[in-house]
Amino acid sequence: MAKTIEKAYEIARQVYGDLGVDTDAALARLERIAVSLHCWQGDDVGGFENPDAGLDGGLAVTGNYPGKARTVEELRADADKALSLIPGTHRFNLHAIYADMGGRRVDRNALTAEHFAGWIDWARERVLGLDFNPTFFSHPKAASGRTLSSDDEGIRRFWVEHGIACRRIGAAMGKALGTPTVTNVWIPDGSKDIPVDRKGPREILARSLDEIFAEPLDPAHNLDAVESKLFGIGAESYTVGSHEFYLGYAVSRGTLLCLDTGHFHPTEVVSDKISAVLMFAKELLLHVSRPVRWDSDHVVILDDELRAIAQQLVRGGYLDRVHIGLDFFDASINRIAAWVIGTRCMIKALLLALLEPVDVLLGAERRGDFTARLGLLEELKTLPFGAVWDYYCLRQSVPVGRAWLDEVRAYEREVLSRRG
Ligand code: RNT
Ligand code: ZN
Repeated sequence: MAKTIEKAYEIARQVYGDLGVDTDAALARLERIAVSLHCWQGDDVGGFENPDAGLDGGLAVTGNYPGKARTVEELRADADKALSLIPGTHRFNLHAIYADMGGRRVDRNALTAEHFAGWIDWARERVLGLDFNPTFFSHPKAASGRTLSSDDEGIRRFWVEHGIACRRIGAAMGKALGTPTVTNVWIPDGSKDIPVDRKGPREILARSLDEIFAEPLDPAHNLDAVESKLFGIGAESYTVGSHEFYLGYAVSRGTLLCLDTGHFHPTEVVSDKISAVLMFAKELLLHVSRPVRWDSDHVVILDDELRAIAQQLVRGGYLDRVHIGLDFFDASINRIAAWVIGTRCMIKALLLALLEPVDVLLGAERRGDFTARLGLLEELKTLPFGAVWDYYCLRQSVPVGRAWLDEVRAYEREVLSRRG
């Protein structure tokens, strides 16, 4: 098996070499790209704070595939399984509701790094970076549909305190692990029906964010990001934190902007926004998802838009300014497989982009030879990419091709099916 893979790689290396593409260099670059796996695919955005609290905030997870993680130990074991089937060294993205409190109850505005010590140890042992998110939903104080934009000062203050607490936790994670944590603020605030006042809540939100970000933190430990959205379930008519709101906020305040691929009108694409936003924003966070007709958060697949996003990151030279995070939740299939499929697809898209003969393509474009440009782009689609991908998996000691599926099945039999 290994011999065949190596032979196929040797041929692929020559094919790409003829176009001026160095496959060894592409793999060396790929190895240094971390993808941040979102913890919440493992348990349908449940968390451990209150197992009976339903998911709200306009989010919805559908499906009831058996075996979901119910405890921090189970979630870590499942994540370990997924990570063992994904080539490369990556990151893990936590939400505040995943605090490891050992039975104690601490409200969200009182959370500290101590409540994430178990996660930090877990990440350190695996040489994983951590990313973080305050959780502004699934909580009684979010029930009105307004958090940081609330005109109830008590409610607003509570959520500001939560934001401040989470940035400090992010900084502690980043410091402990030697790689900055991206702490991303997303709030569900909006309204079901047409509001009279669209301005007021946005003024309150800007003030709340300024209060959250007031404390200077070392960017070597924590980076702040803000995430916009178009609408949520039950908040279809107005979203306080819209794209224009956060684009302006991020550029004026110097935070990162988070672009979630499901948070735009269905014919808008994030692949076109990257080069526009990076003209003015220092860095970007991506939440790579797959919207199907709406912000459905389907598992990421190797579709045209995923490929286009990766192409923009590589062609634009943006890999060091863009943090790649995943954001999907599907409970209708094995949750570990969902992580593996989505992450492997993200990495495949990056490899495809790294294997493009960018100079040849740019040459055609700059000469105005759009015939060659189109012809070449289409011919590239059938080059022996699979041989390079297989070789990468082999070298990274993870299953080649569909072999990972057998490992997920075995884990399902031995571990997930016993969860009752
Ligand atoms: C919601 C946002 C947000 C969440 C996670 C759970 O629409 O995409 O990023 O998915 O924070
Ligand atoms: Zn998101």
